[in-house]
This record gives sequence, structure tokens and C-alpha cells, in this order.
Amino acid sequence: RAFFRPIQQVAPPSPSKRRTKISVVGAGNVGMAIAQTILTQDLADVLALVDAKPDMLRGEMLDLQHAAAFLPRTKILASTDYAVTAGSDLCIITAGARQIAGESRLALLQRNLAIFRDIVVPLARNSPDALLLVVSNPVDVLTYITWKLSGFPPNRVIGSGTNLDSSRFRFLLADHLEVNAQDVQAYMVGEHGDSSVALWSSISVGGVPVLSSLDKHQIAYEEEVLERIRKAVVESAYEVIRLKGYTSWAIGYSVSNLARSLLRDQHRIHPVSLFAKGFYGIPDDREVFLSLPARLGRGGVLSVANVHLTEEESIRLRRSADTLWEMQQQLGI
Ligand code: 6V0
Repeated sequence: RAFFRPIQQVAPPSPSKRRTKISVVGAGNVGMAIAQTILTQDLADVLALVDAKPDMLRGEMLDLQHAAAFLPRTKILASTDYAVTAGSDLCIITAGARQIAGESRLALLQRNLAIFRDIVVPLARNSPDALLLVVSNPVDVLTYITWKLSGFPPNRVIGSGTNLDSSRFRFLLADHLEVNAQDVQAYMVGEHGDSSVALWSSISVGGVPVLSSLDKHQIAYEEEVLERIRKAVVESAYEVIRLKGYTSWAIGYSVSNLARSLLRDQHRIHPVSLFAKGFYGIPDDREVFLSLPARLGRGGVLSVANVHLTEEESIRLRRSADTLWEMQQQLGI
């Protein structure tokens, strides 16, 4: 005897109510933090996980499925076979090799290039209309590699870039000013990591620009404080890794926040790694991805915000573009 009795005339699902599917490649610390935030924030109807380690992957899938009684309904799938990702709206890549002691950045990149060939080609084949969001490091070069390997238009290939650096920046500024981080606007742009550029003029609290509301001698003092905060942002990733071995929660929330803006067509502005040639004086022969504040929606990167950069900030941005371009030349891709 069936548990449910069917009712008459159940309307077929309308095509506009199609399901949202997100795939996460790499079920390590970062991939699983992203997966669990996607689930708790109800961002997907179907969540597919892919990793090269089948037992660990199945364990992670079961562990998440066992939380079903506490979560919005999401179908959770996992496989080492990319067929499981078919028809995704968004594919998030967090897989990557870990740096071996003494290994150069370039040698690590070569290994990640080989891994990305195994990942991006089948992902793009299975979800030709998807948005691709790269998280693995070095994120800017790997986003470029993903763009090249996928053959997708650049607006559909995004790196999480300095979105996380910017949220760390906002947290530290909020802490300094004793306000809620959600009321602090502040962007870090450029390369994710050590050479990211903090845009002082972008800092506002509750809509009030911080630097231009101060008089001259206060500005000198605040600039010193801000520079200390910028350095703390760069240091903070290393500190977390030194203390707990990896970072996961903040990148999990930061990537889910991007997923929401993209899939729910929010048109919100996020600093993310995007195809940057031609913007802010980056020459046309520099095919690089680095972070700039962008308007994100269902089509991916919809436009790039025109924020004011000082001469110094522009120079640093162009220098990063040169560094990334040279590294890409060495990779031969
Ligand atoms: P991890 O815990 O080692 O997870 C990596 C996962 O990738 C492992 O489960 C591997 O089995 C898997 N993997 C490796 N090769 C393949 C392959 N060919 N196919 C499928 N899966 C594979 O690392 P963790 O999760 O801590 O970090 C993942 C990546 O995120 C690293 O590159 C980090 O540097 C990067 N991060 C990027 C951040 C950002 O702001 N962009 C922030 C934090 C970490």
C-alpha cells in the first residue's frame, strides 16, 4: 500500500521553475565549507560534489545527506565522474595540489595546470552554459587557465579573487571603528594575496566616506591606521593557516555570497577576479584575470565599476597585471 495517495491533475513543473544546480569540484576543507554554506543558505536544489578520492568523497556526501532533517531540501550527489555535474548552473573549483616543501610557485602552478586540464575540460563539456567560479590558488592565474581551457566567454569565468581579502578588510575596519562589518564598504582589488591593493577612497561607513570626512592631520593619522589594517589583512590568511592548518569558514561564506549574487541575479558589486585587460589602464596585450569591483548577476560579470584609483594604486594594479602575464608566459598557455 502506497504511503501517499495520488491526487488528480498534478500540473507538470513549468519550465521557468527549473532546478538550480551547483557543482563543487574538490571536497577538501574549502570545498566542504562552501558546500555546507550553500546548503544552509538554500542556494541550490541539486548539489554535486566531485573529488579524485572516492571513499573520502562518499563519506562527505553521506555526512551531508544525514543532515537532511535540519536543512532545506537539496539533492546531494557525489562522484569521481563528471557526468554527475551535467547541467550545472554554477561550477565551483576548489581542487588543487598542495605546495610541497621547497617547491617553487611555478612548479606548483605546473602541477595545478595538469590537474585543471583533468577538471575544466569535462566540466565545460557537461555544463556548456554554466558559470565557472575558481577558488583554488593561485586564483588569478588558475582563473585565466580555466578561461583558456573551457573556451567560455570571459564574463562566465570568475575567480573568487579579493572578495575574501575585502571581507577581512571590512571586518578589521569594523572592529577598529566598533561598527557592524555589514555597514562598512571597502574594496581590495588586484592580485589575491600578498600584493592586493586596498582602495582607501572606497572606504565608507554607513554611506559616509571615511577619508574625505576627516581634516588634514586626522587623515595622516588614519592613513597610518589603515595601512596597519591592510597589512593585517594580508597577514591574516597566513595566521589562520599557521594556527589551524588551512582556512575554510570565511572562504565558504564568501563564495556562497558570490553564488547567491550570481544565481539569484542580484546585481551586487563584488571585487572578483575577472578578465581585466583594458580596464584601469591595463594594456590590451595583457590577457590577465585580476580583481576589480564588478556587478554580478545570472550572466556572470555584467560590468566593472569605475571607482577612483590614485596614481599609486593604478601603478600597483598594472604591475600585478605584468607579473601575472609573465607567469602565464612561463607556463606556455
Ligand atoms: P585540500 O583540503 O587539500 O582539498 C583539495 C581537494 O582537491 C582534495 O580533496 C583533493 O583530493 C582534490 N583534488 C586534487 N586533485 C584533484 C583532481 N584532479 N580532481 C578532483 N579533485 C582533486 O585543500 P583546501 O580545501 O584547503 O584548499 C583548496 C584550494 O583552495 C587551495 O588551492 C587553496 O589555496 C585555495 N584557497 C583559496 C582561497 C581564496 O580566497 N581564493 C582561500 C582559501 C583556500
